[in-house]
Amino acid sequence: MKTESNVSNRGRQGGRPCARTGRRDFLRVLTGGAVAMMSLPRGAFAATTAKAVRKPNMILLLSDDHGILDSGCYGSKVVRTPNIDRLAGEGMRFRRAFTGTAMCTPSRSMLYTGLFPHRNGAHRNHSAIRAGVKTLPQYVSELGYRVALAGKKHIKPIKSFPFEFLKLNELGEYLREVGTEPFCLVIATHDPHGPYKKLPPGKGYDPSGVNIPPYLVDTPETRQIIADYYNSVADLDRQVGVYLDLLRKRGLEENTLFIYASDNGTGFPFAKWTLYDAGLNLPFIARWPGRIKPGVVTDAMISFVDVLPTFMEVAGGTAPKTLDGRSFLSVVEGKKGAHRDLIFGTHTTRGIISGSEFPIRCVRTKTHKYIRNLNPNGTFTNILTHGRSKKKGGAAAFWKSWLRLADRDSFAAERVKLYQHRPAEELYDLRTDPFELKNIAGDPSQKELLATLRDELKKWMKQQGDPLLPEIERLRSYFSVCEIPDVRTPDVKFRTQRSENG
Ligand SMILES: [Ca+2]
Repeated sequence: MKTESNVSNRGRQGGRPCARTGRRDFLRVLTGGAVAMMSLPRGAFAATTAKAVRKPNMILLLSDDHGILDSGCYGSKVVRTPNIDRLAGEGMRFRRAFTGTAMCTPSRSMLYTGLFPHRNGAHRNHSAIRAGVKTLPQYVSELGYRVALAGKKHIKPIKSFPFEFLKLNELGEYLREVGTEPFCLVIATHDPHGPYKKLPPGKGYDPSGVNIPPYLVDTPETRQIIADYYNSVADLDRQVGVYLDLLRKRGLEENTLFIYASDNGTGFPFAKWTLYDAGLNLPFIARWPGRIKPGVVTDAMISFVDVLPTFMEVAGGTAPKTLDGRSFLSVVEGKKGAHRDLIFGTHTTRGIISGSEFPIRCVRTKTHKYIRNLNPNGTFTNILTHGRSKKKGGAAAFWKSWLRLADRDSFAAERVKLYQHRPAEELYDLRTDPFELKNIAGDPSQKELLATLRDELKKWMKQQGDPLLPEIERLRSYFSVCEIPDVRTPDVKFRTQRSENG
């Protein structure tokens, strides 16, 4: 059992000192509270003045590989997520929140830097941000906050992220110890990332009753792994309930902006590691009693790079204009119904565990998605298609079932081919084709839109300093710079063999 002094010591090592609130902190709290109070709804004013005026706290509860389809509040009739649903009922549910890379490290690095991967440097999985890139714990601690991260880190180098680092089971103690100091806390779970929770027959979800998204091939093996994934989602939801209850018990519910989000979509094909919406479009719920109306839904498009500037504005600061992100606080407060016109995505390689070079970029509007596959002659591979060792050929059981079915089923054959071999350009009308099944890039009637989206993507790649802007011609030099192994060369050895696949 850790003591309070243990937590304080850890804080001194990991970030700014965790000393008890002193005179300077007290004045800071009052000053910040006054700033926050100026933007309070009229009805909240009296209640706020009756209590001590404090800066609002911020909590980001970040799950790992939770797909947007897989909770009750986002429409699932199968997965039971009472705690996530409760949060949505008490806050604002975003239908169009996006990461820029559907993979752990790059997605988290976006959240913590306010920059897209090319600009912060963490583009492939397990990679590091560039030296000198400023991060959330630095920005927000300068605004008078304690900044902590509990649970999964998956960011590098750690010295660039001076959080107070906690274990998940130390959260209760931390929330007791933090006292009256304003805090910004990231709670990062390991669920529902695979390996998924297997339960005896009759105990967990019934494979016959799971939802098979239209972009997956329906086989018994697919159903089994989705049922196992649902079991892990149930574990995640239980944890969400524990953290919400903990906050209430500590009396911190009222003055806290609480956000729930996933770092990327599910670990199934056409989701994680791709730029399809199943990978990029994520569950994102914001609750803030007195500031956010309960039970509202927004279609405003936001990107993960916008989270840090939003936190900074909540904390009474202003994000530098050099960041890629912009605060969406006005959306959260119900003053605006729109934020971004365009959403961008990028992915070059898994960089680990049978991952191949398969650089892709995308731009998305509210109605359409344009994907540029920069190596259309390449083959997309990963742990699902090739297992942990390409030599052993240990593909996932469900992927093998797809391959078998592809011999006699045209849909399975088409999905298997498209997952590993994609055309140079893809265009989808998300109004009629939300699961991105019908590529209309070759449709002459889309010529004008295609040209517009090509230009928008190129402008973004230029702004980002994307080394693949001149596209395929410079591919080789880019990979050598990034030290990514060329898995197309026989007998190549991976530089990094990891115990987890992101
Ligand atoms: Ca993840």
